[in-house]
Amino acid sequence: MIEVLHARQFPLTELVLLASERSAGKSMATAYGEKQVEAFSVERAQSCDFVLMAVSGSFSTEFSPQITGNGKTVVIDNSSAFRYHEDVPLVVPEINESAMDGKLLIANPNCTTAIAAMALWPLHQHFKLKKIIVSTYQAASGAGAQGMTELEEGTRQALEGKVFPNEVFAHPLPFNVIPHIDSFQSNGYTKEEMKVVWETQKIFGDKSLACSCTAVRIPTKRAHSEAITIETEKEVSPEAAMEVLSTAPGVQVVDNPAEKSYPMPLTATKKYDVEVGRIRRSLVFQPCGLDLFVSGDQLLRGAALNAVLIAEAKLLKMPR
Ligand code: 11C
Repeated sequence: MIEVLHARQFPLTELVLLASERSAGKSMATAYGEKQVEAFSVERAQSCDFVLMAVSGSFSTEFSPQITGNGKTVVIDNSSAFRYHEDVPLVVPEINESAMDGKLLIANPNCTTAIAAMALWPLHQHFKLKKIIVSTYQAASGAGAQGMTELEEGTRQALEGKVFPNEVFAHPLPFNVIPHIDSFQSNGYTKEEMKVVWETQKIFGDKSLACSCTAVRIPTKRAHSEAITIETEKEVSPEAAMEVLSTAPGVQVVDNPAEKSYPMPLTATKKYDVEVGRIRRSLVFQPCGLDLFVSGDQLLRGAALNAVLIAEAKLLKMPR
C-alpha cells in the first residue's frame, strides 16, 4: 500500500505506521524513506485522515468503528469483517464509487472478486449479465507470506525428493492444484467461492445476479487468474465485448491467440490493470454468452491499489 501511495503520488503530508506493541519502535524502509513503527492506539489512528487497514477481521471488527467514531477519519478495511454489513459500502471505485458517499468505513473486496469484477462490470453495463460461472486459479501469495514460503520451500524440497510439511494449504501445493480455499460451507461451496458470489452481487447492486464459483489454489507465486463464462440478456459477440473492454478503466485487453497473447499471471504481476482475453462465444449460452479468461495482480487490484483508489476518490470529495 505504501508503494502504491508513493507511485500514484497520493498527496500525503505524513505517513504514520501503526502496528502491535511487538513491532513498535522498529524501523522500516519505505518509499518515503526510513520510518519508525508506532504502537497502535485508536487516538493515534484518529489523528490521521485515512487509515488503511491490513489487519485481521477480529481486529477490524473491534477497532474500525472506534476509529471512525470521531466522525472524520476514513477507514479502508482490507479484511472481510464488514463486507456484508448493510450500511458498509463494498467498493471497487471504477464500479460503485458513489456507494461510499457520506461513509467513513469502507470495505475493500476479496481479491478474486475484484479481479473478476473489473472485466464483468463493463460487460454487465452493455449486455446485462444473467449468469456468471467462475473457475479460479489462485496464486500462493493469496495466502500471505507464509503461503509463498510454503510454495517456494516446498518446491525446492520436492525437487530433492523430500517432503515439506504443508501448514498453510490443505495439501502440498508444489506440482499440485488444490480445489479448497478457506473453509467449506454447508452448501458445499468454500467461503472463498461464496465471497465471489456475495461480493459480486453487492458491488454490482444486484442480489438476483446468478453467480457460482470454484476456487482453486495453484502453484504460482503472484496474480490470480479466472476462467469466466457469462450468459447475458442482450446478444453479445466477442468483437463487441472486446470493444467495450478496450475502453474500460482498469482493464487491459490481451487477446491475440495467433501471437500467443492472452492473460497470464506472469504478465499480470505488478500491473495495475487486469488482463482480459481468450474472449470467445460460449458454446453453451448461444447467442447471449461468452467465455473469457482474466489475470490480475491480486495484491494490487485485490488489495493495495483498490484501497488507494478508494482513498483517492474520497479525498476528491473532502471539504477543503
Ligand atoms: C486467497 N483471495 O487468495 C484470498 C485472499 O477475503 O480478503 C484474500 C482473502 C480476503 O487466499
